[in-house]
Amino acid sequence: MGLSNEILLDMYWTMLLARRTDERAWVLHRQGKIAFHISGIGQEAAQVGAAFALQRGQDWISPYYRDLALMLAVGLTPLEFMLSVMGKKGEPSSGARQMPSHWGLRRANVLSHSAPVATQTLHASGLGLAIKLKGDKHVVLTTIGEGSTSQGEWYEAVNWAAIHKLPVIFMVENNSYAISVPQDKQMAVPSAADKACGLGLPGISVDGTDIVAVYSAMQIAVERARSGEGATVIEARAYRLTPHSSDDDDRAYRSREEVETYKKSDPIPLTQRLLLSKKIATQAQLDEMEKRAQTEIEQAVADATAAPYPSPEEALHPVYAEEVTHA
Ligand SMILES: Cc1ncc(C[n+]2csc(CCOP(=O)(O)OP(=O)(O)O)c2C)c(N)n1
Ligand SMILES: [Mg+2]
Repeated sequence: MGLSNEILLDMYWTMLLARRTDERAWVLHRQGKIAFHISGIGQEAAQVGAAFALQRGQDWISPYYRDLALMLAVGLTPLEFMLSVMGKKGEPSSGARQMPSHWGLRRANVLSHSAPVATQTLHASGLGLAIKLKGDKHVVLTTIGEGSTSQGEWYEAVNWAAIHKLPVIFMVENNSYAISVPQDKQMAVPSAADKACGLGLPGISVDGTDIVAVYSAMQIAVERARSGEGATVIEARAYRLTPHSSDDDDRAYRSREEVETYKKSDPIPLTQRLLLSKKIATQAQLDEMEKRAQTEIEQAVADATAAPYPSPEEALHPVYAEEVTHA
């Protein structure tokens, strides 16, 4: 598949950095230092596998809130993430106005998104149409949770992309729950990818804990999109190993035994095993990466803690085009 050892190590590094950054945010929350965190733990292989199949920085991304690993893969830094959870100056998505994890990163062609789930998929189809009209070769990746594929917006976005053969990849990160609602209360089909055929485009369902499987499905979809054949739906099956957010107590709707069972398919140890068994990395290299991640994240936390909050005057910019003076 053209994945050199070097690329696989880079993929693993991105997954690891995302995991340790994410865990650090939980600790900050429990220490009362940040107000909110929403986690991507368990979904890193899906996100990194998808990102690496793109021309990062040139293709477009319309993501959803769990995509920390995807965002790090396209160049968001742990410091920028920490600035956003702390609401500090320099936070790149909204100047510290929006909730954390509502991504936007202009330099990496990541659209900003709003809180109503599934709206990001409409933005992706609109962008896909613009790309087609301009005749350029870039593709759009948009991501969504499986529960949100119940929303009308998702059907409209996929239908539009199918009709006009738009260069869009709709990746559904199926983590089995939409807050407390399990998949079988959201859809009558076994896979979100099954919904694609009714709208006239291919759907692929892959093991979202297997980074190579996701990369491979994405390669097919990217090739299809770039060559003008149109959009694809990919379902990446994983499991949300944490509560929905720092405001959720998942003991109310799922057993501890269930969560423990799914920890056996945690993508971080699965990828470590892949790297070790194929002799792509030694245990010493993996240990060194752990240390490097730790150092980088602690530095990010220290720098974000020391960073100032935005000044009150900045609240008006760039919300209004011109200076507003109140009588
Ligand atoms: C239109 C809309 N309805 C409800 C919500 C509240 N909400 C936020 S996340 C979420 C669950 C989405 O579940 P899923 O799509 O499976 O994504 P996951 O969080 O599991 O990754 C809900 C209901 C919202 N943000 N927008
Ligand atoms: Mg879900």
